[in-house]
Amino acid sequence: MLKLWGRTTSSNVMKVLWLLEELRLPYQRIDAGGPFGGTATPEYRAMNPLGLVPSLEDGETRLFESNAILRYLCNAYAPNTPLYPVAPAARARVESWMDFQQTAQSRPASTIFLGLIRTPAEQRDTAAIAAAVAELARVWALCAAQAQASGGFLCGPGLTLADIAFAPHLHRWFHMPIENRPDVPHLRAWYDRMQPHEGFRQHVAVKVE
Ligand SMILES: N[C@@H](CCC(=O)N[C@@H](CS)C(=O)NCC(=O)O)C(=O)O
Repeated sequence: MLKLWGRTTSSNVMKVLWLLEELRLPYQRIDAGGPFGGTATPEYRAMNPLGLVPSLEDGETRLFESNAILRYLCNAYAPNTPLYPVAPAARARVESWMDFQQTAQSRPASTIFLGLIRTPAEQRDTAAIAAAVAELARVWALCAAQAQASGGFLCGPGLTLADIAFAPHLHRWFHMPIENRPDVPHLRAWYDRMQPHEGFRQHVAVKVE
C-alpha cells in the first residue's frame, strides 16, 4: 500500500491527498512534520534529505518533493489520465506551471502564511507580509488570466496537476486575514471551478491553520 508521510495541515501534503482521492488510490497516511516531528531521524532523512513533508513510500520507491510525487502517482497508476497529458507539448505545459508554482508562487505564499497564521501579531513583519501580498497578487494575476484564456483551468478546460499544485495556496489566499487583499480578476472563478472535486473539498478547502 502507498504510504504518505506528512501532516494534513501542510499545503504540499494537501495537494498529494487531493490527487490520491482524484485517482481513487488506497493509501496510508502517517503524521509527520510540524508538531508531530519524526522528520529528523536518519531513516526519514534517507527518504527526504531536508526532513520536509510530504514523502511517499511505494514499496522500494521513496520520493520527496510534492510535485514530483504528483507526477509519479500519475505515471505509475494512471498513465492515461487527462490530469497529466501524455502528448509532449501538453505535458510540458502542465509541468511548466508546476515548476512556476514552486519557483514563483511558493515563496511569497509562505511568507504570508507563516507571518499571518504562525506568528503572533506583535512579532509580525508587516512590511514583509505586505510586499509578499503584492508579489503573490502578481503571480495570481498571471495564473487567473491563463485559466480564463484556457477555458477554465491552467492548461485547458479540464483540471490538471498544474491546478492541483496551486490549490492549497489559492484556498489560503481567500481565507487568510490579508489586509487590503488585492482583487485579482478571474481568480475566484478559477478557485470555484475546483469546488466540485471531492478531494479538493476534503483535503484542501479546510480550516487554515
Ligand atoms: N518543495 C517541497 C517543500 C516541502 C515543504 O516545505 N514542506 C513544509 C510543509 S508545507 C515542511 O515540511 N515544513 C516543516 C515541517 O512540517 O516540519 C515540496 O514541494 O515538497
